Amino acid sequence: MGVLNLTPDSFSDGGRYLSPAAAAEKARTLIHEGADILDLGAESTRPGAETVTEMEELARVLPVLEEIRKFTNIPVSVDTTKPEVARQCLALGADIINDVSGLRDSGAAMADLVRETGAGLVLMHRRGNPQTMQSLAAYGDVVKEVMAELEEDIAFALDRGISRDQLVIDPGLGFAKTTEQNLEILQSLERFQELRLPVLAGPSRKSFIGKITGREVMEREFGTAAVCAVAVIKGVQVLRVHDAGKMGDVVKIVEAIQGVKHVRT
Ligand code: HH2
Repeated sequence: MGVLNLTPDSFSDGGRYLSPAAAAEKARTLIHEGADILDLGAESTRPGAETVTEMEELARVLPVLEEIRKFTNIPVSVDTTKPEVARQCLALGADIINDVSGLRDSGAAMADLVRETGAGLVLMHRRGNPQTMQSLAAYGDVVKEVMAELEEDIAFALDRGISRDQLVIDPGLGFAKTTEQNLEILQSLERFQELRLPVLAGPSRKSFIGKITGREVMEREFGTAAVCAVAVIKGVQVLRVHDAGKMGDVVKIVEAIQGVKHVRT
């Protein structure tokens, strides 16, 4: 899943793809590099990010989606917690909603829309919102608690009539988690498969990688690659990344090693 941020303030690529033409060009690059899904985001979710109105979010995302649909049928996901933004994007050809609140911001409205349209839905774990989330990173057992909270989100989605095959789960690296907690989650990533849904992870360029390596945001490729390799080994099926081509190589190598049959003669 290649990230395409249409925001002025995203933590690593804010302001780069503000015009539909620049965004469409980036989409072409991500596809050429081998991305299987494009994730369009029109509201930054980084800690402290300011909220964006529905109108502003729609004004950022719709023209880009329209442009992208002129040249590709690639699955497009939209990173939004607003049902009206999701509704208009799905009507214009988006396929998946990537809800970083795990349906907690919008509740029934988003769930009902996903059920009615049959769209895919990423349920990501987060506590609070960009203003409050860093103060909510208090866990006894972070893996257990994140899994339990995701289970609640899954149960809510199923109760509203969404089917299991529409769902993907995501532990939400960096969302209401300290560096140590992100590492604990990565160490136990295989346990998320107990929830019997495909797992997505979004480590790309995140600050826990910067804290460990001492690297600035645009220098975190190798750190991101290391997390991607571990994630694939631990059963993650979708990686949300900015550098689709390079991380695609990481995945190919890990999968090639996993696929090699050891033959003794
Ligand atoms: N991370 C970000 C945004 N959306 N969605 C999912 N499912 N998983 C993630 O880990 C995830 C996400 C944050 O990264 P980015 O989009 O680069 O930054 P910003 O939120 O500042 O736009």
